[in-house]
Amino acid sequence: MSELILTTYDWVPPPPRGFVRDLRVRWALEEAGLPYRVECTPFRDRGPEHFAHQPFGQVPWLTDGELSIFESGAILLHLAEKRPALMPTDRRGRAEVLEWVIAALNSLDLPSQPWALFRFMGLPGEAPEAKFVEDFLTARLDRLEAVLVGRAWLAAGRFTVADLLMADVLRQVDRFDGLAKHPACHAYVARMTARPAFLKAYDDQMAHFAAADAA
Ligand SMILES: N[C@@H](CCC(=O)N[C@@H](CS)C(=O)NCC(=O)O)C(=O)O
Repeated sequence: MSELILTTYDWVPPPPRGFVRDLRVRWALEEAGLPYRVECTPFRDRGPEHFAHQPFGQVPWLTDGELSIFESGAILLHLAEKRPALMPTDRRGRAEVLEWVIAALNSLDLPSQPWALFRFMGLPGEAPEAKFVEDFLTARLDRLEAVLVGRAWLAAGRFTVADLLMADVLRQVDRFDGLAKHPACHAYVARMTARPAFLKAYDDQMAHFAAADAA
């Protein structure tokens, strides 16, 4: 098997630490027990080499032999193809994982990102755009709550990469206490982020950026 190399920034300012999206890839690699190495790309100076791997100048990307893959969702699905621990191989289980992966990346991430950004910026809750996004997110969380009240996992009756991604998307909302009115969603995030593989990935990302401060 070729060596897996995960590339993230060499440094980021403190606020996004613990939320940079290499974390979800680290988490999947830890869950799958796949060996990997982390490489850095400059945060401040994004050159042609960076854009060749990630056309938007973002992170993460993963190198797997001759393949270089960007978009965290695509990377997670690539890893899931390698390990049944992340995605079952039967048709039904696979289809369930795929639909919930897309639901996390589209249906939930779409309102979650601007909601978290507005919170981060301190935009007053009564501002029309903040109210619109709040209602949009609440509608999605209401439906997810109804799903999670009835089951522990989103797909295939067990932990999969769909749970990993959904929990990571919801973390950005939970960070600002946005799941307070959705206790099943909140408990779900708490359960997923108590997994040893998440804790290792989180600690590794924090240590990575702390080492850059010290350098
Ligand atoms: N859709 C991309 C988004 C990646 C992304 O937002 N990366 C952030 C770090 S978490 C980044 O590179 N931000 C810097 C920028 O956008 O300039 C993915 O999921 O991989």
